[in-house]
Amino acid sequence: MDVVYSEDCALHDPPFELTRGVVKPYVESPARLESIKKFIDSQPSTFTITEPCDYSLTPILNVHKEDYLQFLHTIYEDWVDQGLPKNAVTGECFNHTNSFNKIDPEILKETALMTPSGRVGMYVFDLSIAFTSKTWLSTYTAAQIALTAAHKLLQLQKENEEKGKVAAIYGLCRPPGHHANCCVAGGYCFVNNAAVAVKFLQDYTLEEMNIMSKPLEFNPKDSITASGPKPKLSADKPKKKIMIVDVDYHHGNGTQDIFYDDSSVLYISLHGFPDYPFFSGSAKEIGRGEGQGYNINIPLDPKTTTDEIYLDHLTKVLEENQTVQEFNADIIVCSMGLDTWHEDPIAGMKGLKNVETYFKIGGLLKNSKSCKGRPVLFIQEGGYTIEKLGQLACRILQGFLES
Ligand code: OKS
Ligand code: ZN
Repeated sequence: MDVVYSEDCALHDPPFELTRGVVKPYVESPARLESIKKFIDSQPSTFTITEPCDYSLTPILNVHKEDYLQFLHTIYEDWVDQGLPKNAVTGECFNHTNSFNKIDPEILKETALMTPSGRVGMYVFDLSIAFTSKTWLSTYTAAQIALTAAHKLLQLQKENEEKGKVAAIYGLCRPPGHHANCCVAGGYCFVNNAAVAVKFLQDYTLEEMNIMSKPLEFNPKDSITASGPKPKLSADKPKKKIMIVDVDYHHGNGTQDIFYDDSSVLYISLHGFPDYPFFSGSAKEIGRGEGQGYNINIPLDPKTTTDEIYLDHLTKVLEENQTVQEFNADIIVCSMGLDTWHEDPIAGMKGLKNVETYFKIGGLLKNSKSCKGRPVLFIQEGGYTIEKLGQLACRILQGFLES
């Protein structure tokens, strides 16, 4: 299996975070990916590491607003230029929905954009977000890893056509993505890598991806203005239907939000509840308008959920759920978090203790009724048991390959 990876993902390395009244080393650290990469490297007969290509900002702009990307790209320098501390940019004052609600949103935005702290308050929702001089480089690289993995998935699907083999690729990237929506960062996430890949798979043909693909040469001074060919959305071909299976411990509020009104993307999340991000993840969130019914939240009690219970829920939704069966996805995207593991320092289901559960998750993504025969794109999300992550990731991928 191809694993798309870049050392540039390690450059985003904030020195600390403030969590529940305690200053501690940044939990979403470069060591996470380095540990997974080491484990992948030890199995050269199964995995091949490959470098990301560059597809420009155009496909990222299909998910995120231009002013938001401009903010991500410039905030660190703006902050330092104003004489603020160089260690990291963090939130000070957040634009809470109920605190400034009498002010005309246009006037509020005009005021907020005048200061770095105001901008952070507009575009960030929590204290896990910290910008360093290299944050945009790692963020841009992570998105290009997801795009490269999506491109490779279609290439492999084409190559495999006659062989009766199912394509799968792993995008090993950080910072993660599933808490970020079109215009707000949070939960260690800046750009929603999985959502960027989903839109890319829907809006571009393999031929267009081939044309767009360039060697990745990052220049931090590059303008964020869109470049590269615009997708031609041929009205004659039906839009690809994509099912996102988010197995990260946390609810992917960003991914849910991006596709909430969209009936061509079915979002399924299994997550600890109630827990971070505290305002979303209820089973009552079912999507809206055209998208109603195409958002499935499976909240699980972190104290009582065991390996069996977890697998039972995943099996039921992928084998028996009527909406999922009728949706009949063309492609599966797995938001692959590894923080369900019982020992996870910031998450974890108390009763999820068997590594073979991860093998079975991979097996379900291969052979369950709603997944069988569909290509799967694995995108790395959370997971913080540094020494264990490589094993957990590989068990999911081997479960897919060997089932
Ligand atoms: C500390 C916690 C902030 C982020 C927690 C969730 C990160 C994650 N205030 N999401 O999937 O793993
Ligand atoms: Zn998580």
